[in-house]
Amino acid sequence: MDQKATYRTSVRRSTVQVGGSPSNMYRPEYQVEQFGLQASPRDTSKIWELMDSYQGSDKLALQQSIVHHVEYTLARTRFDFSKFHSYQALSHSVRDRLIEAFNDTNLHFHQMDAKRIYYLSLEFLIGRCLQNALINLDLEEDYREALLDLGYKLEELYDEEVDPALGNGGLGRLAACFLDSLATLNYPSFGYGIRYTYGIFKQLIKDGYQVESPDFWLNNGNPWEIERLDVQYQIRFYGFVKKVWDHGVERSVWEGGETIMARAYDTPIPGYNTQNTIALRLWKSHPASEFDFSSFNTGDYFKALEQRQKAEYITSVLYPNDSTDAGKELRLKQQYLLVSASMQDIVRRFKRRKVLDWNAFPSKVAVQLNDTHPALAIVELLRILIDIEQLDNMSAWQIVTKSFNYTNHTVLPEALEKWGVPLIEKLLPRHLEIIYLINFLFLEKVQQKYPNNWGKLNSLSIVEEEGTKKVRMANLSIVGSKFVNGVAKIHTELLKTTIFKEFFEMHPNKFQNKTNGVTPRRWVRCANPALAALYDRVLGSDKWVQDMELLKQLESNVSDPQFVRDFQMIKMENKERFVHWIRKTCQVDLNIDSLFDIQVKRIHEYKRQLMNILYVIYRYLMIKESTPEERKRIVPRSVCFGGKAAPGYINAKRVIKLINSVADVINNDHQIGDLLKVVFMPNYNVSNAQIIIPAAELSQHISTAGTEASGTSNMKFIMNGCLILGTLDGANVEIDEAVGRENIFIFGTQIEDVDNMKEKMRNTDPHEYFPQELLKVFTEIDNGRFGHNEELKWIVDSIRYKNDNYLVGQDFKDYIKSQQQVDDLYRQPNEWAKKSIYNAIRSYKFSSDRTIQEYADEIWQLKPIKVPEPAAQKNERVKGIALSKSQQEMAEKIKN
Ligand code: NBG
Repeated sequence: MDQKATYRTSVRRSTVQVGGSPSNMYRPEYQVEQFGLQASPRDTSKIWELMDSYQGSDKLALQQSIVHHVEYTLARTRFDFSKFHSYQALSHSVRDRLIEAFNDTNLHFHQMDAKRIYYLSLEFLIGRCLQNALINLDLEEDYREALLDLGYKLEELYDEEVDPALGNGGLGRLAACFLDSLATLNYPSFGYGIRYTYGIFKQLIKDGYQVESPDFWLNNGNPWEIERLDVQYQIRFYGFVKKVWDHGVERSVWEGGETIMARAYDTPIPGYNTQNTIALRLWKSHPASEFDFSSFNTGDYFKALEQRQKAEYITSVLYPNDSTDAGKELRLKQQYLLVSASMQDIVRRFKRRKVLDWNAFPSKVAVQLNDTHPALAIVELLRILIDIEQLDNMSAWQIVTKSFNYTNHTVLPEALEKWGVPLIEKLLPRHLEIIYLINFLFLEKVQQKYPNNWGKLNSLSIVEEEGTKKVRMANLSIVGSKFVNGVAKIHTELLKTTIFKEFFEMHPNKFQNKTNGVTPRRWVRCANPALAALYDRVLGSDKWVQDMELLKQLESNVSDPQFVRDFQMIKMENKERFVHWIRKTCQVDLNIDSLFDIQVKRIHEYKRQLMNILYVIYRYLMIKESTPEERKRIVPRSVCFGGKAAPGYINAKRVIKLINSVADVINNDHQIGDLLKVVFMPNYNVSNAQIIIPAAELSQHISTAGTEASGTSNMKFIMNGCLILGTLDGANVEIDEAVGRENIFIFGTQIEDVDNMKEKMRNTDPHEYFPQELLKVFTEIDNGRFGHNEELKWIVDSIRYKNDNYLVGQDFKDYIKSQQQVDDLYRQPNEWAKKSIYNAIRSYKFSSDRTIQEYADEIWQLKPIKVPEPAAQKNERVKGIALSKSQQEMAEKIKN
């Protein structure tokens, strides 16, 4: 597939040695007693000797290891060894090498008594693991060669892997990018999430409509996870709270109800060019006891099994982000299962320290809440500290509020989580008591600061009193956290001035901005190997993969015609790969010389895919009306859409139908030919994105100002040398600053004018409000040009009659103007290429390494700890671990 991968010479191998043959690369050794590890009563010297070196990475060793797994893990014979089996064997072989680094890392962090950051998220969209692992371990070339001899092409095996799609969109993918950066920057860290049996639904398109089908991603097994039978925690639901007196103190005991078990599954996440490999620990629900024995004994086996299945339901499906989340008991159970298992795990790890000093907890533990979904972790830690560890309320509260931090990812009111008090009371009765306690303590402070200001008390309170009482998860998260952050500058400002204004006024120092980022390992090095090879060659090393700022050095190359040609060639190759993929998946032939114009993201009204497709219609009508002479000047375009709509989100689903209806008409209109093509790419996911993004020349990020918190695909597109057509919203604002206004197409209403424009929309006659260009498009839809379909009319009507809440009508003219500028520039290929290059080399700020560095310095107060590299000599570390000077100092401190 990625033909140009052979450009790459293994630059890294010559400077850093990772891997090696068994005879010369040794593992670090530790003196067991040094940090309080219990020495085994048995003589373990033989075990130590047998485990003292790494598996080899020379060609023969890799081949032997693959073949070993064919026979001993898969039990296949050499006659019965297909591409899929080859993928499986290869993955197990890579997994072995990952596990070595993973074990070294866990042991080392433990020895160093490291402070760790725990990233709690209901979603982790990690994408495929194989290629990423090979690249981060610097073993891609070696395996490629090893496999060729066995008759397999590495790139073909990549396609055998199923995407673990345990996330909806940007929020889950961000969490995955963060893990990659945490590992690469050597930060001691853990990701905690849920191992859903079914990931986000698979999207099929039938007759132009979205059809959802279940994604049973585990069907073919999952070589990348390690089941931890020894890491399980009991989780309770329902029941009641009993008060008991214990030495004059009233204590709460939560009893009864149902209990289930959460079991850990670890996926090792390797850093790039480092031995550090961290864990993504996902929880799966299991029954607490195998069977309901009374039913079993009476022979009612199905009833006996029922209990078991009920427990397993809890982690069975990922919720597809409907705005109607509220009231879903199962979702709340998922949230609680994640936080309870994770907090128990964190507390257990903390208690393994030599001396138990609860006040030291915040200096060893930082928890980051990825949105409010895991916010109950705050309450759960309090429960553990107060009810189980028997700390007093105030000490426990101090510890909690120094350990937690919260990231907000949206200002859309419908997406702010609230849970009904009756539901929490039923499912988690003790937690409700604790929430009331927190609220009481907090509102006392509010009262002190703003005496008798009922308005303030009302809006700051964790509990919403109107109607059915509800717990506001955002308020809980803010009150329980040390720092709160938004995900782009403009978004953080909005938090401070709108939805969290009152909190900001009370605690201005609590609020920070951490602009999102994406990992250049997956989004450039894996997805665009040819561009990576060009960087390696021109910069003389692959250091840029870890230090994106080095791309600054390429500024002067933009005036080198050869460099520009190289870049253009790479884009062309990526376009070819994409054309091939589109032909296969959508049965549409794209004109390779047309402008590849792409919008991929969840389908949502605020993201305005509707505006894009309405413009496509406008463009189509224009082409139809043009003279043969005019046609010659028209820039051919391929407009490609991708993204899933939440199953219950009717308007979003209508947009998909509209896009497909328009595509049908345009793609089959012989008068149009190659001048315009429209494609809806089904089932947009991480591995599709790795083909789509490097091929894009223009990408659209056109949300109404003030609605998109950040966006992260915008960052991936520019990293791959693509121009943005966008509004001043989310991270676009910072992208505009970074690449320069001359290298981006910006249009539309700006945030400060949005309210006025909405007002204007409401007070203006639709015929005056909507520009002629758009009215013409409406008429065509009304007349059935794209099918006599009620739904298409509905979608137009929904904005036409004074409900244009996302300002499509307001921004349409300006959008057309920008589209013209796009065409003008595309007629000058050299200029287009140069501007694309500027986007790529000025994208360094949007590396998630920068983001994670800021979190570590400004929120977590976290220091990197590097795991010792494989050593060439066995004796080097036998007398204790080889520690750097600062590590030695730290070790001394810990001992004292
Ligand atoms: C999303 C925002 C995006 C942002 C990602 C990651 C949620 C709730 N929010 O704009 O819509 O890029 O989070 O921060 O999914």
